[in-house]
Amino acid sequence: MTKLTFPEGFLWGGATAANQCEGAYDADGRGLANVDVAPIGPERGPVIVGKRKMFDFEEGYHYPAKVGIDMYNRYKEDIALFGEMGFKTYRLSIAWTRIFPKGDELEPNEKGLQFYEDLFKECHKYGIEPLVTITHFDCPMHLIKEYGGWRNRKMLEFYERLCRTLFTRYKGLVKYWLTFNEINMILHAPFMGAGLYFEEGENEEQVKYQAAHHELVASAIATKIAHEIDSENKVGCMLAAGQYYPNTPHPRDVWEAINLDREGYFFVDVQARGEYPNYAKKEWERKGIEIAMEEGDLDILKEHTVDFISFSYYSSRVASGDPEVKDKTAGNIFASLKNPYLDASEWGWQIDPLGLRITLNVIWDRYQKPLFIVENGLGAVDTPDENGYVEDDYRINYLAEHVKTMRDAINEDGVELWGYTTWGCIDLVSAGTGEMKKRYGFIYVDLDNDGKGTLNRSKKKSFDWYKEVIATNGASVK
Ligand code: P53
Repeated sequence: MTKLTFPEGFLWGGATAANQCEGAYDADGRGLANVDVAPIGPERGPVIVGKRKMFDFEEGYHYPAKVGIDMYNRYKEDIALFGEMGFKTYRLSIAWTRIFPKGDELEPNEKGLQFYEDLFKECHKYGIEPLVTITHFDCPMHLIKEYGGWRNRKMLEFYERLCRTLFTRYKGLVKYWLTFNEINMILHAPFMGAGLYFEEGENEEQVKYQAAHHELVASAIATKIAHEIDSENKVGCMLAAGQYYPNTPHPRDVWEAINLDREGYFFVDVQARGEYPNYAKKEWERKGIEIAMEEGDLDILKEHTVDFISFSYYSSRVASGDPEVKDKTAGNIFASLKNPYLDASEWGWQIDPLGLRITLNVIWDRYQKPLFIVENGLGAVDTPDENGYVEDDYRINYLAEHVKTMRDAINEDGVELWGYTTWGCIDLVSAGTGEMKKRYGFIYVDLDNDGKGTLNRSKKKSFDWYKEVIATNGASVK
Protein backbone atom coordinates (compact mmCIF):
# COMPACT_ATOMS: atom_id res chain seq x y z
CA MET A 1 0.00 0.00 0.00
CA THR A 2 1.35 3.40 -0.92
CA LYS A 3 1.30 5.89 1.88
CA LEU A 4 -1.14 8.75 1.30
CA THR A 5 -0.21 11.03 4.13
CA PHE A 6 2.51 13.64 4.36
CA PRO A 7 5.16 13.78 7.09
CA GLU A 8 3.93 14.86 10.49
CA GLY A 9 4.15 18.63 10.91
CA PHE A 10 4.05 19.27 7.18
CA LEU A 11 3.34 22.97 6.71
CA TRP A 12 0.21 23.32 4.58
CA GLY A 13 -0.91 26.82 3.79
CA GLY A 14 -1.26 29.64 1.32
CA ALA A 15 0.78 32.57 0.07
CA THR A 16 0.30 36.25 -0.76
CA ALA A 17 2.47 39.31 -1.30
CA ALA A 18 1.93 42.72 0.30
CA ASN A 19 1.66 44.77 -2.86
CA GLN A 20 -0.79 42.36 -4.48
CA CYS A 21 -3.30 42.34 -1.64
CA GLU A 22 -2.81 45.00 1.04
CA GLY A 23 -3.79 48.14 -0.84
CA ALA A 24 -3.84 51.18 1.50
CA TYR A 25 -0.79 52.34 -0.40
CA ASP A 26 -0.49 55.65 1.45
CA ALA A 27 -1.97 54.72 4.82
CA ASP A 28 -0.18 55.33 8.12
CA GLY A 29 2.91 56.84 6.56
CA ARG A 30 3.61 54.19 3.92
CA GLY A 31 5.91 55.36 1.14
CA LEU A 32 5.71 54.69 -2.58
CA ALA A 33 7.35 51.58 -4.08
CA ASN A 34 8.17 50.26 -7.56
CA VAL A 35 5.35 47.73 -7.30
CA ASP A 36 2.79 50.52 -6.80
CA VAL A 37 3.53 52.28 -10.07
CA ALA A 38 3.00 49.28 -12.37
CA PRO A 39 -0.34 49.86 -14.10
CA ILE A 40 -2.67 47.27 -15.59
CA GLY A 41 -2.61 47.27 -19.38
CA PRO A 42 -0.09 47.26 -22.20
CA GLU A 43 2.38 49.56 -20.39
CA ARG A 44 2.84 47.12 -17.52
CA GLY A 45 5.28 44.88 -19.42
CA PRO A 46 7.67 47.68 -20.42
CA VAL A 47 7.44 49.20 -16.92
CA ILE A 48 8.30 46.02 -15.00
CA VAL A 49 11.23 45.18 -17.27
CA GLY A 50 12.71 48.66 -16.85
CA LYS A 51 12.14 49.99 -20.38
CA ARG A 52 9.37 52.48 -19.72
CA LYS A 53 10.12 55.01 -17.05
CA MET A 54 7.11 55.36 -14.74
CA PHE A 55 8.41 56.55 -11.40
CA ASP A 56 5.10 57.88 -10.15
CA PHE A 57 1.37 57.54 -10.84
CA GLU A 58 0.49 59.02 -14.22
CA GLU A 59 -2.79 60.36 -15.52
CA GLY A 60 -4.94 57.89 -17.46
CA TYR A 61 -3.72 54.65 -15.92
CA HIS A 62 -5.25 52.28 -13.39
CA TYR A 63 -2.90 51.11 -10.63
CA PRO A 64 -4.40 48.02 -8.99
CA ALA A 65 -1.89 47.91 -6.11
CA LYS A 66 -3.35 51.12 -4.67
CA VAL A 67 -6.34 49.20 -3.34
CA GLY A 68 -5.21 45.60 -3.82
CA ILE A 69 -7.96 43.57 -2.18
CA ASP A 70 -7.86 45.95 0.79
CA MET A 71 -6.30 43.35 3.04
CA TYR A 72 -4.68 46.08 5.10
CA ASN A 73 -8.12 46.75 6.52
CA ARG A 74 -9.59 43.26 6.28
CA TYR A 75 -6.77 40.99 7.39
CA LYS A 76 -8.63 39.74 10.45
CA GLU A 77 -11.49 38.44 8.36
CA ASP A 78 -9.06 36.90 5.86
CA ILE A 79 -6.87 35.21 8.44
CA ALA A 80 -9.99 33.83 10.14
CA LEU A 81 -10.84 32.16 6.83
CA PHE A 82 -7.30 30.77 6.54
CA GLY A 83 -7.72 29.48 10.07
CA GLU A 84 -11.00 27.85 9.13
CA MET A 85 -9.22 26.01 6.32
CA GLY A 86 -6.74 24.80 8.91
CA PHE A 87 -3.65 26.54 7.53
CA LYS A 88 -0.49 25.58 9.40
CA THR A 89 1.38 28.43 7.79
CA TYR A 90 0.64 31.64 5.96
CA ARG A 91 3.25 33.11 3.65
CA LEU A 92 3.02 36.88 3.37
CA SER A 93 5.43 39.67 2.60
CA ILE A 94 6.36 42.86 4.37
CA ALA A 95 5.87 46.10 2.46
CA TRP A 96 9.30 47.69 2.92
CA THR A 97 7.77 51.19 2.60
CA ARG A 98 5.49 50.63 5.58
CA ILE A 99 8.58 50.08 7.73
CA PHE A 100 10.94 52.57 6.04
CA PRO A 101 8.77 54.80 3.81
CA LYS A 102 11.73 56.22 1.88
CA GLY A 103 14.12 53.38 2.57
CA ASP A 104 17.12 55.33 3.84
CA GLU A 105 15.76 56.59 7.17
CA LEU A 106 17.52 55.62 10.35
CA GLU A 107 14.34 55.10 12.34
CA PRO A 108 11.45 52.86 11.30
CA ASN A 109 7.80 53.86 11.04
CA GLU A 110 6.12 52.54 14.16
CA LYS A 111 2.68 52.27 12.56
CA GLY A 112 4.02 49.95 9.91
CA LEU A 113 5.77 47.77 12.46
CA GLN A 114 2.63 47.64 14.58
CA PHE A 115 0.53 46.53 11.62
CA TYR A 116 2.59 43.41 11.02
CA GLU A 117 2.89 42.69 14.72
CA ASP A 118 -0.90 42.66 14.97
CA LEU A 119 -1.14 40.53 11.85
CA PHE A 120 1.35 37.94 13.15
CA LYS A 121 -0.48 37.77 16.46
CA GLU A 122 -3.71 37.23 14.57
CA CYS A 123 -2.08 34.29 12.75
CA HIS A 124 -0.93 32.71 16.00
CA LYS A 125 -4.49 32.86 17.37
CA TYR A 126 -5.31 30.19 14.80
CA GLY A 127 -2.08 28.24 15.21
CA ILE A 128 -0.79 29.62 11.92
CA GLU A 129 2.98 30.01 11.66
CA PRO A 130 3.87 33.06 9.57
CA LEU A 131 6.37 32.56 6.75
CA VAL A 132 7.65 36.00 5.87
CA THR A 133 9.12 37.20 2.60
CA ILE A 134 11.22 40.23 3.50
CA THR A 135 10.97 41.68 0.00
CA HIS A 136 8.47 40.42 -2.53
CA PHE A 137 9.58 42.50 -5.51
CA ASP A 138 9.22 45.74 -3.61
CA CYS A 139 11.78 48.52 -3.48
CA PRO A 140 11.06 52.00 -2.13
CA MET A 141 10.74 54.50 -5.02
CA HIS A 142 12.99 56.94 -3.17
CA LEU A 143 15.82 54.38 -3.26
CA ILE A 144 15.29 53.94 -6.99
CA LYS A 145 15.32 57.67 -7.70
CA GLU A 146 18.22 58.52 -5.39
CA TYR A 147 20.42 55.46 -5.69
CA GLY A 148 19.28 53.49 -8.76
CA GLY A 149 17.85 50.57 -6.79
CA TRP A 150 19.91 47.42 -6.35
CA ARG A 151 22.58 48.55 -8.81
CA ASN A 152 23.92 50.61 -5.91
CA ARG A 153 25.92 49.00 -3.13
CA LYS A 154 24.31 51.42 -0.64
CA MET A 155 21.26 49.15 -0.82
CA LEU A 156 23.05 46.66 1.41
CA GLU A 157 22.99 49.11 4.27
CA PHE A 158 19.28 49.91 3.84
CA TYR A 159 18.29 46.28 3.49
CA GLU A 160 20.37 45.29 6.49
CA ARG A 161 18.63 47.94 8.58
CA LEU A 162 15.26 46.65 7.43
CA CYS A 163 16.18 43.07 8.32
CA ARG A 164 17.63 43.93 11.70
CA THR A 165 14.50 45.89 12.53
CA LEU A 166 12.23 43.01 11.52
CA PHE A 167 14.21 40.24 13.23
CA THR A 168 14.39 42.23 16.45
CA ARG A 169 10.78 43.34 16.54
CA TYR A 170 9.25 40.01 15.51
CA LYS A 171 11.48 37.72 17.53
CA GLY A 172 9.25 34.99 18.91
CA LEU A 173 6.46 35.80 16.44
CA VAL A 174 8.18 34.78 13.19
CA LYS A 175 10.81 32.12 12.60
CA TYR A 176 10.57 31.35 8.88
CA TRP A 177 12.03 34.04 6.61
CA LEU A 178 12.70 34.38 2.88
CA THR A 179 15.15 37.07 1.86
CA PHE A 180 14.11 37.86 -1.74
CA ASN A 181 11.10 36.57 -3.62
CA GLU A 182 12.04 34.88 -6.90
CA ILE A 183 15.53 36.33 -6.84
CA ASN A 184 16.09 35.27 -10.45
CA MET A 185 13.32 37.69 -11.51
CA ILE A 186 16.05 40.34 -11.58
CA LEU A 187 17.07 38.89 -14.96
CA HIS A 188 13.55 38.82 -16.44
CA ALA A 189 11.69 41.77 -14.92
CA PRO A 190 14.46 43.93 -13.41
CA PHE A 191 12.36 46.96 -12.47
CA MET A 192 9.84 44.85 -10.59
CA GLY A 193 12.50 42.48 -9.28
CA ALA A 194 15.19 44.94 -8.19
CA GLY A 195 14.17 48.52 -8.95
CA LEU A 196 16.42 48.66 -12.02
CA TYR A 197 15.73 51.13 -14.77
CA PHE A 198 18.05 51.20 -17.78
CA GLU A 199 19.44 54.16 -19.63
CA GLU A 200 19.79 53.99 -23.39
CA GLY A 201 22.88 52.05 -24.49
CA GLU A 202 23.65 50.60 -21.08
CA ASN A 203 25.12 47.09 -20.72
CA GLU A 204 22.05 45.63 -19.05
CA GLU A 205 23.59 42.30 -18.16
CA GLN A 206 26.44 44.01 -16.39
CA VAL A 207 23.96 46.04 -14.33
CA LYS A 208 21.75 43.04 -13.57
CA TYR A 209 24.58 40.83 -12.34
CA GLN A 210 26.08 43.64 -10.29
CA ALA A 211 22.68 44.16 -8.69
CA ALA A 212 22.38 40.40 -8.22
CA HIS A 213 25.71 40.40 -6.38
CA HIS A 214 24.37 43.08 -4.04
CA GLU A 215 21.22 41.09 -3.38
CA LEU A 216 23.17 37.88 -2.81
CA VAL A 217 25.49 39.52 -0.28
CA ALA A 218 22.49 41.26 1.33
CA SER A 219 20.77 37.88 1.59
CA ALA A 220 23.80 36.30 3.27
CA ILE A 221 24.08 39.20 5.71
CA ALA A 222 20.38 38.84 6.51
CA THR A 223 20.91 35.14 7.17
CA LYS A 224 23.79 35.92 9.50
CA ILE A 225 21.82 38.51 11.47
CA ALA A 226 18.71 36.33 11.65
CA HIS A 227 20.74 33.56 13.26
CA GLU A 228 22.47 35.95 15.64
CA ILE A 229 19.23 37.51 16.83
CA ASP A 230 17.40 34.22 17.28
CA SER A 231 18.95 30.80 16.78
CA GLU A 232 15.42 29.50 16.10
CA ASN A 233 15.24 31.52 12.89
CA LYS A 234 15.23 29.60 9.61
CA VAL A 235 16.16 31.57 6.52
CA GLY A 236 15.45 30.47 2.98
CA CYS A 237 16.19 31.62 -0.53
CA MET A 238 13.42 31.71 -3.14
CA LEU A 239 13.63 30.78 -6.81
CA ALA A 240 11.12 30.99 -9.64
CA ALA A 241 11.65 27.35 -10.57
CA GLY A 242 10.41 24.96 -13.25
CA GLN A 243 12.76 22.49 -14.88
CA TYR A 244 13.75 22.97 -18.50
CA TYR A 245 13.22 20.02 -20.80
CA PRO A 246 15.10 19.71 -24.09
CA ASN A 247 12.79 20.24 -27.05
CA THR A 248 14.21 17.11 -28.74
CA PRO A 249 16.94 14.61 -27.86
CA HIS A 250 19.29 16.63 -30.06
CA PRO A 251 22.36 17.28 -27.87
CA ARG A 252 22.26 20.99 -28.60
CA ASP A 253 18.73 21.11 -27.14
CA VAL A 254 19.90 19.24 -24.06
CA TRP A 255 22.80 21.67 -23.74
CA GLU A 256 20.48 24.65 -24.04
CA ALA A 257 18.20 23.21 -21.35
CA ILE A 258 21.19 22.89 -19.01
CA ASN A 259 22.23 26.46 -19.71
CA LEU A 260 18.77 27.89 -19.14
CA ASP A 261 18.42 25.96 -15.89
CA ARG A 262 21.72 27.41 -14.80
CA GLU A 263 20.35 30.95 -15.25
CA GLY A 264 18.09 30.22 -12.28
CA TYR A 265 20.22 27.79 -10.27
CA PHE A 266 23.04 30.32 -10.41
CA PHE A 267 21.34 32.16 -7.55
CA VAL A 268 20.71 29.08 -5.44
CA ASP A 269 24.26 27.86 -6.10
CA VAL A 270 25.47 30.99 -4.34
CA GLN A 271 22.82 31.09 -1.62
CA ALA A 272 22.88 27.39 -0.76
CA ARG A 273 26.48 26.38 -1.55
CA GLY A 274 28.09 29.72 -0.82
CA GLU A 275 30.15 30.14 -3.97
CA TYR A 276 29.86 31.62 -7.41
CA PRO A 277 29.75 28.66 -9.80
CA ASN A 278 32.52 28.35 -12.38
CA TYR A 279 30.09 28.38 -15.32
CA ALA A 280 28.98 31.89 -14.29
CA LYS A 281 32.50 33.20 -13.83
CA LYS A 282 33.43 31.86 -17.28
CA GLU A 283 30.39 33.43 -18.86
CA TRP A 284 31.10 36.81 -17.28
CA GLU A 285 34.65 36.56 -18.60
CA ARG A 286 33.42 35.83 -22.13
CA LYS A 287 30.92 38.68 -22.03
CA GLY A 288 33.26 41.18 -20.40
CA ILE A 289 31.06 41.45 -17.32
CA GLU A 290 33.01 42.60 -14.31
CA ILE A 291 31.44 42.43 -10.90
CA ALA A 292 32.73 44.89 -8.34
CA MET A 293 33.15 43.10 -5.04
CA GLU A 294 34.45 44.27 -1.71
CA GLU A 295 36.79 42.46 0.56
CA GLY A 296 34.86 40.03 2.68
CA ASP A 297 31.97 39.57 0.25
CA LEU A 298 33.01 36.08 -0.75
CA ASP A 299 33.55 35.06 2.88
CA ILE A 300 30.11 36.27 3.84
CA LEU A 301 28.56 34.31 1.00
CA LYS A 302 30.50 31.22 2.02
CA GLU A 303 29.77 31.42 5.73
CA HIS A 304 26.09 32.30 5.71
CA THR A 305 24.25 29.97 3.40
CA VAL A 306 20.51 29.42 3.71
CA ASP A 307 18.79 26.87 5.96
CA PHE A 308 16.31 25.82 3.29
CA ILE A 309 15.45 26.39 -0.34
CA SER A 310 12.04 27.59 -1.35
CA PHE A 311 10.64 28.02 -4.82
CA SER A 312 7.60 28.77 -6.90
CA TYR A 313 6.45 26.21 -9.41
CA TYR A 314 3.73 26.80 -11.97
CA SER A 315 5.06 24.97 -15.00
CA SER A 316 8.00 23.20 -16.56
CA ARG A 317 9.75 24.85 -19.50
CA VAL A 318 11.14 23.74 -22.85
CA ALA A 319 14.48 24.75 -24.38
CA SER A 320 15.80 24.53 -27.91
CA GLY A 321 19.30 25.09 -29.18
CA ASP A 322 17.91 25.48 -32.68
CA PRO A 323 17.64 29.16 -33.58
CA GLU A 324 14.87 28.34 -36.09
CA VAL A 325 12.52 27.09 -33.40
CA LYS A 326 10.64 30.07 -32.12
CA ASP A 327 7.12 29.00 -31.21
CA LYS A 328 7.06 30.70 -27.84
CA THR A 329 4.30 30.21 -25.28
CA ALA A 330 2.38 33.34 -24.44
CA GLY A 331 1.70 35.16 -21.23
CA ASN A 332 4.68 34.41 -19.05
CA ILE A 333 7.80 36.41 -18.38
CA PHE A 334 9.66 33.12 -18.62
CA ALA A 335 8.62 32.62 -22.25
CA SER A 336 9.43 29.07 -23.24
CA LEU A 337 8.68 26.79 -26.15
CA LYS A 338 5.38 24.94 -26.23
CA ASN A 339 5.36 21.43 -24.93
CA PRO A 340 2.96 19.46 -27.18
CA TYR A 341 2.28 16.92 -24.43
CA LEU A 342 0.82 19.44 -22.00
CA ASP A 343 -2.39 21.46 -21.65
CA ALA A 344 -2.23 25.11 -20.76
CA SER A 345 -4.12 27.54 -18.53
CA GLU A 346 -6.18 30.35 -20.01
CA TRP A 347 -3.03 32.47 -19.78
CA GLY A 348 -0.96 29.95 -21.71
CA TRP A 349 0.93 28.58 -18.68
CA GLN A 350 1.46 24.90 -19.36
CA ILE A 351 0.24 22.46 -16.75
CA ASP A 352 2.72 19.79 -15.71
CA PRO A 353 2.22 18.09 -12.33
CA LEU A 354 4.97 15.52 -12.95
CA GLY A 355 7.24 18.47 -13.67
CA LEU A 356 6.89 19.39 -10.00
CA ARG A 357 8.22 15.98 -8.93
CA ILE A 358 11.04 16.38 -11.44
CA THR A 359 11.87 19.89 -10.22
CA LEU A 360 11.79 18.80 -6.58
CA ASN A 361 14.16 15.93 -7.30
CA VAL A 362 16.59 17.99 -9.34
CA ILE A 363 16.82 20.68 -6.66
CA TRP A 364 17.13 18.11 -3.87
CA ASP A 365 19.86 16.22 -5.71
CA ARG A 366 21.75 19.42 -6.39
CA TYR A 367 21.70 20.92 -2.88
CA GLN A 368 20.61 18.37 -0.26
CA LYS A 369 18.89 21.05 1.76
CA PRO A 370 15.27 21.03 2.95
CA LEU A 371 12.84 22.36 0.36
CA PHE A 372 9.67 24.42 0.63
CA ILE A 373 7.20 24.95 -2.21
CA VAL A 374 6.00 28.48 -1.52
CA GLU A 375 3.93 29.05 -4.68
CA ASN A 376 1.89 26.79 -6.92
CA GLY A 377 -1.55 27.18 -8.38
CA LEU A 378 -3.80 27.87 -11.32
CA GLY A 379 -4.68 31.37 -12.46
CA ALA A 380 -8.15 31.12 -13.97
CA VAL A 381 -11.31 33.07 -14.73
CA ASP A 382 -13.95 32.28 -12.10
CA THR A 383 -17.68 32.77 -12.56
CA PRO A 384 -19.41 33.16 -9.20
CA ASP A 385 -23.11 32.55 -8.63
CA GLU A 386 -25.27 35.18 -6.89
CA ASN A 387 -23.84 34.13 -3.51
CA GLY A 388 -20.27 34.50 -4.67
CA TYR A 389 -19.80 30.73 -4.81
CA VAL A 390 -17.50 29.38 -7.50
CA GLU A 391 -17.47 25.80 -8.63
CA ASP A 392 -13.77 25.66 -9.39
CA ASP A 393 -13.18 22.00 -10.17
CA TYR A 394 -10.45 23.03 -12.61
CA ARG A 395 -8.48 24.51 -9.71
CA ILE A 396 -9.12 21.51 -7.49
CA ASN A 397 -7.87 19.21 -10.25
CA TYR A 398 -4.75 21.26 -10.82
CA LEU A 399 -3.89 21.35 -7.13
CA ALA A 400 -4.75 17.68 -6.52
CA GLU A 401 -2.46 16.54 -9.32
CA HIS A 402 0.38 18.62 -7.91
CA VAL A 403 -0.25 17.41 -4.36
CA LYS A 404 0.08 13.84 -5.63
CA THR A 405 3.42 14.33 -7.35
CA MET A 406 4.75 16.25 -4.39
CA ARG A 407 3.70 13.35 -2.16
CA ASP A 408 5.52 10.98 -4.50
CA ALA A 409 8.65 13.09 -4.31
CA ILE A 410 8.55 12.77 -0.51
CA ASN A 411 7.30 9.23 -0.02
CA GLU A 412 8.76 7.52 -3.07
CA ASP A 413 11.91 9.54 -3.76
CA GLY A 414 12.89 10.68 -0.29
CA VAL A 415 12.96 14.40 -0.98
CA GLU A 416 12.88 16.47 2.21
CA LEU A 417 10.03 18.95 1.88
CA TRP A 418 8.91 21.16 4.74
CA GLY A 419 5.72 22.56 3.33
CA TYR A 420 3.46 23.76 0.58
CA THR A 421 1.79 27.15 0.28
CA THR A 422 -0.50 27.64 -2.71
CA TRP A 423 -0.23 30.97 -4.46
CA GLY A 424 -2.94 33.58 -3.95
CA CYS A 425 -4.96 31.56 -1.41
CA ILE A 426 -7.30 34.52 -1.55
CA ASP A 427 -7.83 36.19 -4.95
CA LEU A 428 -5.36 39.02 -5.47
CA VAL A 429 -3.82 41.23 -8.14
CA SER A 430 -1.69 39.40 -10.71
CA ALA A 431 1.98 40.36 -10.64
CA GLY A 432 2.54 39.64 -14.30
CA THR A 433 -0.54 41.34 -15.75
CA GLY A 434 -2.11 43.46 -13.00
CA GLU A 435 -5.44 41.72 -13.54
CA MET A 436 -7.94 40.68 -10.87
CA LYS A 437 -9.53 38.37 -13.40
CA LYS A 438 -6.59 35.96 -13.10
CA ARG A 439 -7.63 34.30 -9.87
CA TYR A 440 -5.83 31.68 -7.78
CA GLY A 441 -7.83 31.72 -4.55
CA PHE A 442 -9.89 29.41 -2.40
CA ILE A 443 -11.63 32.63 -1.42
CA TYR A 444 -13.35 34.77 -4.04
CA VAL A 445 -12.98 38.53 -3.85
CA ASP A 446 -15.62 40.65 -5.55
CA LEU A 447 -13.42 43.03 -7.50
CA ASP A 448 -12.79 43.40 -11.23
CA ASN A 449 -9.95 44.59 -13.43
CA ASP A 450 -11.22 48.18 -13.35
CA GLY A 451 -11.28 48.23 -9.56
CA LYS A 452 -15.06 47.86 -9.33
CA GLY A 453 -16.75 45.58 -6.82
CA THR A 454 -17.81 45.27 -3.19
CA LEU A 455 -14.54 43.58 -2.08
CA ASN A 456 -16.72 40.98 -0.35
CA ARG A 457 -15.12 37.62 0.35
CA SER A 458 -16.81 34.28 -0.35
CA LYS A 459 -15.75 30.64 -0.31
CA LYS A 460 -15.20 28.70 -3.50
CA LYS A 461 -15.65 24.95 -3.81
CA SER A 462 -11.87 24.56 -3.45
CA PHE A 463 -12.10 26.06 0.06
CA ASP A 464 -13.68 22.94 1.53
CA TRP A 465 -11.54 20.72 -0.66
CA TYR A 466 -8.31 22.22 0.72
CA LYS A 467 -9.66 22.16 4.26
CA GLU A 468 -10.11 18.40 3.87
CA VAL A 469 -6.62 17.97 2.39
CA ILE A 470 -5.09 19.69 5.39
CA ALA A 471 -7.31 17.90 7.93
CA THR A 472 -6.26 14.51 6.52
CA ASN A 473 -2.64 15.59 6.00
CA GLY A 474 -2.99 14.87 2.31
CA ALA A 475 -4.71 11.49 2.52
CA SER A 476 -7.99 12.79 1.05
CA VAL A 477 -6.22 13.26 -2.29
CA LYS A 478 -6.56 9.89 -3.96
P1 P53 B 1 0.88 36.05 -11.96
C1 P53 B 1 5.61 35.19 -13.73
C2 P53 B 1 5.36 36.52 -13.89
C3 P53 B 1 5.31 37.35 -12.78
C4 P53 B 1 5.53 36.84 -11.53
O1 P53 B 1 2.05 35.15 -11.36
C5 P53 B 1 5.79 35.51 -11.38
C6 P53 B 1 5.79 34.67 -12.46
C7 P53 B 1 5.88 33.21 -12.33
O2 P53 B 1 7.05 32.66 -12.17
O3 P53 B 1 6.10 35.05 -10.17
C8 P53 B 1 5.24 34.71 -9.12
O4 P53 B 1 0.39 36.89 -10.86
C9 P53 B 1 5.26 35.79 -8.08
C10 P53 B 1 3.92 36.24 -7.64
C11 P53 B 1 2.93 36.12 -8.77
C12 P53 B 1 2.84 34.66 -9.17
O5 P53 B 1 4.08 34.21 -9.61
O6 P53 B 1 1.51 36.80 -13.05
O7 P53 B 1 6.07 35.49 -6.99
O8 P53 B 1 4.03 37.52 -7.12
O9 P53 B 1 1.69 36.65 -8.49
C13 P53 B 1 1.82 34.36 -10.25
O10 P53 B 1 -0.17 35.10 -12.43
